[in-house]
Amino acid sequence: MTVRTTCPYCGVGCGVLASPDGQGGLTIKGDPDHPANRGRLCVKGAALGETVSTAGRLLTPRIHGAKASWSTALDFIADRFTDAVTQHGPDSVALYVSGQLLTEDYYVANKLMKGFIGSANIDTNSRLCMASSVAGHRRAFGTDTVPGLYEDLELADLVVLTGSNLAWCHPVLHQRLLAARAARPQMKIVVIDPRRTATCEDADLHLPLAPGADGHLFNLLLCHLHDTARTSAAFLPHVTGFDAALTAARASRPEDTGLPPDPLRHFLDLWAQTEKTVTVYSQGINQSDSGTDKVNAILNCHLATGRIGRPGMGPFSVTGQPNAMGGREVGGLANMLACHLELENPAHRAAVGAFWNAPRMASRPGLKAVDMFRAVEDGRIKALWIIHTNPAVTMPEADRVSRAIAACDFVSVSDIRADTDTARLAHVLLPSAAWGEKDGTVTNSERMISRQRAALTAPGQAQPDWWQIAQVAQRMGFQGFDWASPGQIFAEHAALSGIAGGLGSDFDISDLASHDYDALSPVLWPQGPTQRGGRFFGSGRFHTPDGRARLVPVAAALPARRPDRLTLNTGRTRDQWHTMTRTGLSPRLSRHLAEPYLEIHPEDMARLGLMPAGLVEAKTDAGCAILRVLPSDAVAIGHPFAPIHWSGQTSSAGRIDALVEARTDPVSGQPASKSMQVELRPFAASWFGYCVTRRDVVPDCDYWASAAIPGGRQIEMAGAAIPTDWSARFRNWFGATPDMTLVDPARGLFRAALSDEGGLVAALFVSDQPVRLSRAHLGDSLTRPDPAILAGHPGETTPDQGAILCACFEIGVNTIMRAIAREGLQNVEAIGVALGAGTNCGSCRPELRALLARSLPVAAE
Ligand SMILES: Nc1nc2c(c(=O)[nH]1)N[C@H]1C(S)=C(S)[C@@H](COP(=O)(O)OP(=O)(O)OC[C@H]3O[C@@H](n4cnc5c(=O)[nH]c(N)nc54)[C@H](O)[C@@H]3O)O[C@H]1N2
Ligand SMILES: Nc1nc2c(c(=O)[nH]1)N[C@H]1C(S)=C(S)[C@@H](COP(=O)(O)OP(=O)(O)OC[C@H]3O[C@@H](n4cnc5c(=O)[nH]c(N)nc54)[C@H](O)[C@@H]3O)O[C@H]1N2
Ligand code: SF4
Ligand SMILES: [Mo]
Repeated sequence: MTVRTTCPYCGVGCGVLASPDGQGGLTIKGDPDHPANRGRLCVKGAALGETVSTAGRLLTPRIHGAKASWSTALDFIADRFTDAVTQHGPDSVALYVSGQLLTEDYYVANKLMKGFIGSANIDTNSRLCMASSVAGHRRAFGTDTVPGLYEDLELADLVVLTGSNLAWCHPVLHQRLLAARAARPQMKIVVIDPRRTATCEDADLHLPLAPGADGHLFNLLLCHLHDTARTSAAFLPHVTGFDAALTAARASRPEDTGLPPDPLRHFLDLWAQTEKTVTVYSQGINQSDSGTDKVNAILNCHLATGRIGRPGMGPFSVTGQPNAMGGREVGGLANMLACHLELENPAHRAAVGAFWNAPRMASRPGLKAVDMFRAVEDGRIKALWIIHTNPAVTMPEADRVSRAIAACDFVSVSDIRADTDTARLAHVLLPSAAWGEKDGTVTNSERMISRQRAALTAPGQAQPDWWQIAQVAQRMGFQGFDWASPGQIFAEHAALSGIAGGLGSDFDISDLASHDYDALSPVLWPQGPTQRGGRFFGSGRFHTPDGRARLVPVAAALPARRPDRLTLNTGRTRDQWHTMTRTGLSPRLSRHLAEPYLEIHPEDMARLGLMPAGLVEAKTDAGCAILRVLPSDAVAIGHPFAPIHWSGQTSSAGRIDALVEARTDPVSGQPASKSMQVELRPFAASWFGYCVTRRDVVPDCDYWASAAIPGGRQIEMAGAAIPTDWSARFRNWFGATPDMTLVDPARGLFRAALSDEGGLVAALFVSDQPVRLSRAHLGDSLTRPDPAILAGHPGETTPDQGAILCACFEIGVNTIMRAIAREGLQNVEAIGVALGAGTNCGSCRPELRALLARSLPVAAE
């Protein structure tokens, strides 16, 4: 039976049709009836079926590593939380949760902490993600409200993307945007990003501004709007603070943006002259120690021109996680209450307290993520429960955070995987039901609430997160946690939103309280008695005491630089999701970029003595990492980029947040994760290795990084000192002596393979240089036998297809380049006709365009 559900990855919130294949797997299709995607899926969504296997799942609760029953584990947690609260007060316990929780999970966690334990020490990974947008919205609008809709990107004449790599991070929305421009070529797309990303390939203009200069840029825009009389006389009466904002903006100078004068002027004119403008922004704005100011600098321009809440115009903060928005609705952040009500407003507290029948309402904000882990470190927090997030990898100062968690009196972790960097540190581990196995709702970037529905039975004893939290609450002696299903929780949440609506909150979905939950179709909020769906603020009425929006004066500042260091930028790759605990299971998704890398300009490489495909050691005051060197002129000199996805499970030293210092925005508490001052030097490897293996191996060498391939894993390796006996090493790693070897000591070369009746067990290739061989070919060798495997390349008759670009059809760079050259292909469509590449999910189309544009071969290895 086909189940109508929602993708668990990005905030686009695509509808998915999932059909069990009868063998525990799922066949996945885009839901043609879901308004967010109308049948489209990106490659991550399309590969969901490859990530639902039960391998590596946590199947039973564990206490100190030993299997335990649910009732023992839940009692244990309840006792530890109760003990801490009794002995040290409510603020001695904390929940650290996630924008990937379903609304129902989130609601229960928030109710437990803020209404019953009596502390607001519940914070979420959204602090690392959306906090600056939330704070910026609240300063400007009085509420955390996203004014617009996805269709505004399609209706606009100008779409500005700043600090957003939409092509890789919100691919289906990006495809909607490109389809709209194809239909209306007068539409312009501008990308503002220090880095030339895949999103730039389809843009009319790319502004490679200086890192962190967005505040200056939008300040200059505000001045330009004023000076060219483009502010809106009709809308200005609906705002306050214009003069102060303009005065502050006057301090920003064109040279502060790092942009050449002509493109800068062109951008300012284009924005000023185009009424239908949407400004989309994401982590390049939020993840900054002045992120909230940057958000307000953008909002100032939209408010000054009245370009908000009307078709084709508005600021648009795209949410990252599937339920980042739902978390904001339930008040999952430490400084919010529920349904957009204020924790510090006595009337709001009283109303929520009465509705919950809460014995002990929290009355002041709790600790924000960075401060929360500091409190864990210094012992103020005695009991911590981490749910659906992996802070040992993704928090700034990840090493310090890991040490703090390890030293905490009591830590429980709810996850679907048996082994994550965070799960390793827990006293109690609880097995959660995964995406395909549970029911609930999520809200996407445009405020659309969609159902997630179970298509599979949860394996072992796995249980949904809401159930776990509700059980602990009951075991702590609290009333009001005895729901039988997520539908009942949703109805309670919707009913509470009606009370909030009565207190003036914009978030009112009370009419959904009596709706048939099982049949709920995607629906935009608000859904209360006074407004149904649509946009906010077009009428000029805001949720502030005087009904007017606030322009905020922005004293723009650039991130502090150290002259002896480079500024490290971090972010995402196309086919992986965060710490790869799900996408990393798919060989197809792992082929795009299979190793933790540092994208760095060739001039920096020359200055620092870095070798292409060599290794680099990166150090900050927080920690260090070892990464593969990827030469690229897409990044500016002095401003390398590294992806965030590698953990201690997939690499020896690829956790990028080990490098990130915990500098936070003073308003939102969001860490600056995109501008670390980093010291780089070559990692002096005396050998490099590559292996494919069926065995679960963690090699004991200075550098390793592993990725899924069909039938097993591939592992890149390197070491400072050459082992004396390679055969012995091989035996240690793979359990037996190789049955094929090829040794050339003069070139520091050793190649060996081991097979058994089941086929290839392992093949290892070692060299004194970065190993040059066909990964695309070897990556298939566990499932496609090759007697000449030690050659490391396909035979004469099979050309090497190079790194895989089109993950859907597994088509490599070399194949595409050969076809471009041989057949004179001129555009992406022609590549599609010739090879099929780019014709399914379309995620690789920007990269195909880049290949065509430059016609430069991308390194195959
Ligand atoms: N494939 C994939 N998609 C995802 C995710 C994933 O893990 N993988 N995660 C999801 C989540 S949770 C989130 S929050 C979103 C994030 O989505 P995005 O914010 O689009 O992604 P990032 O790669 O973090 O950063 C965006 C861009 O900001 C740029 N940038 C850095 N510094 C600056 C600056 O000072 N100014 C400007 N203007 N730009 C700057 C970076 O170069 C980068 O290209 O993606 C979501 N979608
Ligand atoms: N340097 C740097 N650091 C960053 C960022 C950056 O751009 N740069 N981005 C930040 C941002 S925007 C974000 S959102 C965070 C993301 O960081 P995290 O949320 O820490 O990363 P995930 O890998 O998504 O962690 C989710 C965890 O939940 C588990 N899980 C999966 N399904 C379920 C389920 O149904 N229930 C439960 N209980 N667990 C489940 C997964 O196995 C995994 O361990 O990283 C932040 N860190
Ligand atoms: S764009 Fe991709 S990752 Fe995002 S919701 Fe849609 S299918 Fe999922
Ligand atoms: Mo995020």
